[in-house]
Amino acid sequence: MTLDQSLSGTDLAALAERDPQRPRFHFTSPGGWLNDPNGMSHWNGRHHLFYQYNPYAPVHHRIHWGHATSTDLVHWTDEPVALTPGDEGPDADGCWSGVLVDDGGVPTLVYSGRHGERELPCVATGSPDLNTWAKDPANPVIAAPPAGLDVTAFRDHCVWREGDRWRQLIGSGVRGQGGVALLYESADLREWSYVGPLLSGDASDGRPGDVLWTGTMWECVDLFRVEGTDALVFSAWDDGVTHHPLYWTGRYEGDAFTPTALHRLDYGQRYFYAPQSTRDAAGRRIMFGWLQEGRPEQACVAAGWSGVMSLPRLVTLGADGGLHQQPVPEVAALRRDHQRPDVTPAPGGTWTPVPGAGGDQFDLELTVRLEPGASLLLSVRETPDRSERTVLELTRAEDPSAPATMLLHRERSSLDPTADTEPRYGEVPLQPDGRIDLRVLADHSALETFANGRPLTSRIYPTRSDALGIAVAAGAGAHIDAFDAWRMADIWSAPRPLWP
Ligand code: DQQ
Repeated sequence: MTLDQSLSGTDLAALAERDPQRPRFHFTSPGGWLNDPNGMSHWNGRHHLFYQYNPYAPVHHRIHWGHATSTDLVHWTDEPVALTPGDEGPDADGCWSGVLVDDGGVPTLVYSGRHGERELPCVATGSPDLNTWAKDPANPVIAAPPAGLDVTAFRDHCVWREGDRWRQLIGSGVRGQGGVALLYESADLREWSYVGPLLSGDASDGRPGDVLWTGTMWECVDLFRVEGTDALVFSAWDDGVTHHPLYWTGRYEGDAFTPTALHRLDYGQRYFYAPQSTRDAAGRRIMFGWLQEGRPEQACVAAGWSGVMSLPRLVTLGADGGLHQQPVPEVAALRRDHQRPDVTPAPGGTWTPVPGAGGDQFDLELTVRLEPGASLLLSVRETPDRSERTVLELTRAEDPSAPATMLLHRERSSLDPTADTEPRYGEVPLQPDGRIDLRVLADHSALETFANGRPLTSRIYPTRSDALGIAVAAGAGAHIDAFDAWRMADIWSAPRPLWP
């Protein structure tokens, strides 16, 4: 099938359902294309997740806003498509990313309307059930980027109430300088005045490819406070070269953000992209991100779908001042068939199979202890002959004060030569005694790992149906103090229409 061959909606959803790579306990669109999470909010006892959606094909084109609701953040009900690009006007070429705010009881979306090659801020108001949306006739509510700024882009929104006014950040980049979060203010979400740059990046500080390079444009800016520390999250972007999520910790005060440190948000780089967070009714900071595909567009077209939402993450402040992330506790409701395999790795680093655990849909919790210089390897989705496998390697440096490293070997994740198999790495702050609390959630092609609250998200595409095994290998000084494993239940049962 080629990109311009269209399938009927039913065929596309049915095709997607048949794909063995399709996750079963992560949120996906019913078929077609999904990218960024949008409008995350909690209304009248229900969580709302909107998302960038193309119900016509698994390609990024004329983006709509899909919509789903949940009472537990785990099981989702598809709701009617919330926003459709206009026949003409500021969002004729797409309704790009944005947020939902409560404007005195009126649910209100602030999003980027795309027309031609540019995006401008638009507003839409919703019915009480958030299922019907009316676009504001005054759209776009900001007619152009700030005068005098030579911007590379102007899109994506973070909007909050501060005293008697609204404030908004719009992601942007200044040509020749770098990414920037532009601050605006309004009394009514319709008339906005430009305050100035809240924080600017410096693209000459680092290079494309550097894991901490802040890029030439900041997508999906998100400002929030966690336990007294402010975080400014952004997706560092550079045309075709870089897209990875980063954040500054620091202090938001007045019209400025004073940064203290720059961090990687997820060691999976582009596999956890364009995140958005919200504060739920219990005051928790909950974040979702988009797990991009690691297989070519043609493979997605043939599969009928593209894009996975991460599991909802609870974001707290880590002991080292960085953000600590873990799946929300509600995810544990999907656990079935608890196993506590007796795992004693063979001496000399020999691979030892883990009986009773594994599959293509599971949750693992390990307590690992590493002495200085020790390593532990965990292999998942491996075939009996080990020709396909994905291996997570945790290593503690000889220097006892240095952080541990985590390395995800994907070189053998798939026998499909078109799948991305680049490795990923990150650093893990150690707990006292060299302990690492490790969580590994595999859901067909989605793989989320958390080591002491540091996430490394990835996509893997094993080709063989027997790529279901788990094995460990440990050198001297590596200990597995606990190993718990569960099969994870499906969250989808009924067929899902593309246009609920
Ligand atoms: N995706 C959206 C943009 C955003 C980008 C378009 C990030 O609004 O900048 O689908 O993935």
